[in-house]
Amino acid sequence: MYTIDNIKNAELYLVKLPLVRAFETSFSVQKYREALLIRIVSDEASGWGECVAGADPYYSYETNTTAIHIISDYLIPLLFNMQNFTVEDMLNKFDKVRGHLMAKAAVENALLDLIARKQEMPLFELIGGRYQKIKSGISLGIKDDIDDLLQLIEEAVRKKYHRIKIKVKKGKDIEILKILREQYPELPLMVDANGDYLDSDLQYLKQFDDFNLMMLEQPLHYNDIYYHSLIQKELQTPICLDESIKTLNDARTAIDLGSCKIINIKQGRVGGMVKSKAIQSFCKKHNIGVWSGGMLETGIGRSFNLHLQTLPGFTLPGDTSETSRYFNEDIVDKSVVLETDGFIKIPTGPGIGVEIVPEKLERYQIFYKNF
Ligand code: OSB
Ligand code: MG
Repeated sequence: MYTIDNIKNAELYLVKLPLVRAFETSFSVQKYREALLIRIVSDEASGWGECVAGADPYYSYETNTTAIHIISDYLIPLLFNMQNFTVEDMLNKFDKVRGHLMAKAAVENALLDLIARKQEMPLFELIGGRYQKIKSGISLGIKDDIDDLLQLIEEAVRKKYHRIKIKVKKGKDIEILKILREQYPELPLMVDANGDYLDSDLQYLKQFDDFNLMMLEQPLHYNDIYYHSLIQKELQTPICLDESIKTLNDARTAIDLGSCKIINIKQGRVGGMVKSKAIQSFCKKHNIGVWSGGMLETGIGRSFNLHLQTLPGFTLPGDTSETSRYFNEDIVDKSVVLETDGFIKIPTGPGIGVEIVPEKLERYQIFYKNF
């Protein structure tokens, strides 16, 4: 276990990046990505982390403002009070604060990047992963016009994305899937409802079984585990839980109840890389598939998601797509791009393998705080 002597300094930056196209889900239409970034500095090195909370509490109760509060008033003071400590020591201290897993993940991320840079090793090595090329996946927002969606799918097929996910909501689902399946009978396809259906929609939900979908992500309420188990018993299509799984205990409950066959592990949602690894190894033991989800991250968060996928068990393609799908300009020096076979190369080099470009950070910065 690697230890850190002590933390000298920390900084918070909030950046606001325009999205190339609005991202519509059953819960919101997003035109910007507001990302909270944290930099932690010790005597020997420094590291960056990204919080996956958004500007609004629509995906999760956490927002950038709650994360700034929790990080500033609780997590950083705890961190400044520790000497010769490991990441696990820090996470144990953080347990005193209930919830706020996105805020905790951002701090954990920065500390892991710092340690990896200090050790001059890539992050995947620090977390026990194995270097490999990473499968790609794309998440397409809800479109008013089916032709727009078909065009985006065509482009994704041409780029050789390993699977395509489309966002659905009640009424914008079955008819669209009929058209897609006529044109693309074999496409590795899945849908994400972000909790838009009710357990009383069981008969309606059974229609998803007609489309040979890889999975149906989060059909019911964002907090539900039990009713998903009733739906899963009646559906052929594997259910994947996203919002409902925030902790290892949630994963345990879901698996014991038979609520899902797959879990979307967003490291930023479950409190970081260490917690993700625990969920991943538990799922592996119980034959539950996992993949790495995304939250429209900048190059910092995107890099953590890539490194996470070097762990065993991350065999399903996740939601890691090219940077250019979301941003014309990112705040880091390297963009995520697909190779001609649709795979993604992890940035090597120490830590997460990408560097912040200070001019770009400054251009998009809307808030700054120094500790
Ligand atoms: O439910 O997976 C989700 C984006 C924002 C909030 C929730 C979700 C998503 C995505 C996009 O599906 C994933 C990505 O490409 O980063
Ligand atoms: Mg989802």
